[in-house]
Amino acid sequence: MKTAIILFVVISAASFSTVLVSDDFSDGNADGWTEMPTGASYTVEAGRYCFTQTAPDTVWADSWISDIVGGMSVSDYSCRVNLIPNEGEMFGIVGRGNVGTIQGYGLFILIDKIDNYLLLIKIEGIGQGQVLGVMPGSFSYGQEYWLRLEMNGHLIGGKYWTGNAGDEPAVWNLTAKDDSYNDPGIFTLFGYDSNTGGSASMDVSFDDVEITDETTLDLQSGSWAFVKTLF
Ligand SMILES: [Ca+2]
Ligand SMILES: [Ca+2]
Repeated sequence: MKTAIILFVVISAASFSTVLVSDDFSDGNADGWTEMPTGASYTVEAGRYCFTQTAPDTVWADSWISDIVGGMSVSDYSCRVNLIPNEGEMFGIVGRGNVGTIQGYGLFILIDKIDNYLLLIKIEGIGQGQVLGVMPGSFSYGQEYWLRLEMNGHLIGGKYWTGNAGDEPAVWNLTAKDDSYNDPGIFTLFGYDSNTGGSASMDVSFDDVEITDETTLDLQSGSWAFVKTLF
């Protein structure tokens, strides 16, 4: 009997992850989120969290959350979100974020007139950062995408997919090693557009945010991504 109980405890520890944050906005509000007063409009419409703004110059929106007051309870966590970019240049999510110093790890979809990319960025201030990983993508407005950003120790990973949440591929699109930010920080939803032709306009919506303490990035996937870049 004692053996059975111990075995159960071991299996439990190995099998279950804890959901730290989850929001599908089906209750019609964004309670729990802190919206940066950038001039953008933040609304919940039809169960999605929408950021919109049009102005003569650069526009951006940023709303953050954490599972406990002041930041996430753990440093290693995995963030999944659904998003639809409708207008603008850059859309995505940030983990281990710090709103005071404007730092963190960001996974963004970049849509501009010529090229589209998935970007993994170490944010080092307003408009400043280092690209940790980049890959071309075929992103378009009005299309639904899923993003996952994960931080596990010094391993940072990002991926995207279309379809349903359950269609998530096992493979990571972008992985990097970085030791800069180790604090748990906060999780952020982000949208941005720059001034092109005298106007900037951003329109993006988010849904099905889920942050868990279950991480699948390991040294092997990081090494493998590195090895693949050699060929
Ligand atoms: Ca809500
Ligand atoms: Ca929803």
